[in-house]
Amino acid sequence: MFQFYVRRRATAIAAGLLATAMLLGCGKKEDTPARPPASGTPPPAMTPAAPPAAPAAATEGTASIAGKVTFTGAAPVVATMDMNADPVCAGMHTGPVGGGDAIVAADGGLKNVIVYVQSGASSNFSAPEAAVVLDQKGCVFEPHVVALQVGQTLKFVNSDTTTHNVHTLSDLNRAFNTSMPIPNMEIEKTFDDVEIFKIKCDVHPWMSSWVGVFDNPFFAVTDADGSFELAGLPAGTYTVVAVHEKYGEKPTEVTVGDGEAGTADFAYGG
Ligand SMILES: [Cu+2]
Repeated sequence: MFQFYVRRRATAIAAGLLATAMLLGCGKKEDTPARPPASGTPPPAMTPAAPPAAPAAATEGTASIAGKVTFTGAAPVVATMDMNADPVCAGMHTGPVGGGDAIVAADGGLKNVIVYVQSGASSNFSAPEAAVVLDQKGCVFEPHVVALQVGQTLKFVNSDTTTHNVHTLSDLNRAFNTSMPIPNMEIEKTFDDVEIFKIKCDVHPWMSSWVGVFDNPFFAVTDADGSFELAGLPAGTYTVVAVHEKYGEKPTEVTVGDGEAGTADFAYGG
């Protein structure tokens, strides 16, 4: 099986954010004057030599990179999911349900590809407050692929009347396996490390989803026609990587100036 590229930068980032938070915290407490040390020796330095800048709340630039991911050649047949093992699941559908792993549009656009800036961007971004939702509905994870930032909340929802469980197959992030037996049950998780990993439901072996965790906000999941856009980029040269769960990853390098709209197209198959 294809092994996704992962990095171990988030721990250092978390340490940087913590240091920033501590500095900000110190700043709010300065209405109490510092006392001179009783021993007469100078106090230890309170300020690091190079304090990190405050994390940006959102994107910060005016450039963008957009493009399209295509599958060339004969489109693969999307396997259907056999839900007969759970009558509750089977009863929610009137026909076959296709998986999300190889959805190719009529013009070759490939859906569910994660496209992200792997290098060239700052990693000094705070996580968005809004949660990303991963629903279990009709015994399918919806959406099939989600992407979010380190520290951002991923909210799992069970919209069905049958038991699901969320079982992460992560390596860098702490894996968990949590049952969700109650209709409308929600659980919330955050992730510390940059990683792309699979999630499955052990009750229903056809259920799978993929999660991408990134340390910058410059990522997207291709839509039904295979298109994506990474907006808010500062001027710079970036390694942009497309990752598909079956077809692997493809990197490319793109340089954009302020206000420029760069292009990155990717092709699988053929
Ligand atoms: Cu399930």
